[in-house]
Amino acid sequence: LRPRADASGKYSAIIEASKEILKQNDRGGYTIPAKGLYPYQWNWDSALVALGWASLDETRAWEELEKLLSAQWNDGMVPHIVFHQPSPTYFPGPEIWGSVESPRGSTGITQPPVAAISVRRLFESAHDKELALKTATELFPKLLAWHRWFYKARDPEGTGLVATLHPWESGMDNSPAWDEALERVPVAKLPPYERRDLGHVNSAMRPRKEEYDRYLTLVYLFRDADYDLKKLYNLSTFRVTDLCTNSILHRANLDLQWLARQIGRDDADQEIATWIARTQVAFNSLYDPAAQIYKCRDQLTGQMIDASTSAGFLPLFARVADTAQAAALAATLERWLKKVRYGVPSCDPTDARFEPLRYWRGPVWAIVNWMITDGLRAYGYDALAETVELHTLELVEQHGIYEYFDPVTGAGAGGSYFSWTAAMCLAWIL
Ligand code: 9YW
Repeated sequence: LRPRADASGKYSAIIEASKEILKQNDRGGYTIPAKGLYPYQWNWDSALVALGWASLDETRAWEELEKLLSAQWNDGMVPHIVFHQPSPTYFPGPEIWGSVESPRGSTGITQPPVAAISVRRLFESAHDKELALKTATELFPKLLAWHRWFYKARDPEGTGLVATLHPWESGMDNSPAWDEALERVPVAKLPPYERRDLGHVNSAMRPRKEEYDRYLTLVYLFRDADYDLKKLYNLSTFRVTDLCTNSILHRANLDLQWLARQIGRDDADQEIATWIARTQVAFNSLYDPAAQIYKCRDQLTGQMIDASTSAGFLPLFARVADTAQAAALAATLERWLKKVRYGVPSCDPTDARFEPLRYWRGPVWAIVNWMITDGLRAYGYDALAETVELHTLELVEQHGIYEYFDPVTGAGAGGSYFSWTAAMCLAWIL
């Protein structure tokens, strides 16, 4: 184990501020990402935020995951947003997502499945072992059902890599990796709508109208099909192999297998092992040796997507890179870090599409850095991991606990008092 980053009390201000943010954003059993901008429970935010709660209140950390998984659909899917209480500050809310056939209090798409990773971490670090065993045992079948859903709904051909059907499912909404695939989505005649995000954040830091029109086109298409998992896979005019989702799912399977052994669910071992073995091989098809990074794939054209993004480093978090691939990724990351003041930019800073302030097209995100540093350390790149970690803590210290940061100037952007940024600080420091 590494010594606590805070051995000298250097980060006590960040720790206090981070704890305060989680408390302020607590809505009783779940944490909103940020007041106003994101007033509901977001899936992967919550799973990561649970890691922050762990250092404050273990019971509350477990609750976060229980609450998220309580919104699981009968088919196993865990939705990307759960609408626990109505809120006028976010669009599209339940009034858009709900349908007569499915008046559910959630969206009908998912997000990267971080939950099993968090359950393992909470379980390993638990002081209250009894609570950990009890809760992990209760959550295990739900996690297993969700992962099964991924393979059934999103990999019906059994390739070992699952499909993402909406940019919102990737968690990296307007990544340059989605530009071409999204451009091909024919925009439907949409009912007029108002972008509430633009009431909270400068439009220069958010996705553009062209993107939002297509995000909504896909939502209406899915809703009209009543979110039927079989229909959606064939119907969606956007279908990609996302590195973020697949890296997280694979890592989550490793952690789920570990958990199965801890809680005496050895009966699930074989099924999880089959997923793991298949994906381990399939990931090689996403590695681009010329660019020295992994790339996403457009499933509708079959083409590898020509965009290097921070998701390209996440196979380290998944542990699917071999030694040579890991060395290449570390070298690529070093090159990127020479081009910006703070790492890790969400898009290759030498790419013409790089925009330092626009959401997933350039800014630094603490959660991605947390996953990348975990991966780098697993492959022995400790010094590089330390650099990325220190960059993030410096950003937070100097600019505040923002949603994301400009990699060139360090300016904080998007939402402020942001839960998962706070949680990652706690997970790193404590
Ligand atoms: C939106 C909450 C979410 C994250 C996503 C991020 C953003 C919401 O905020 O999406 O309306 O665009 O892209 O990853 O879960 O923090």
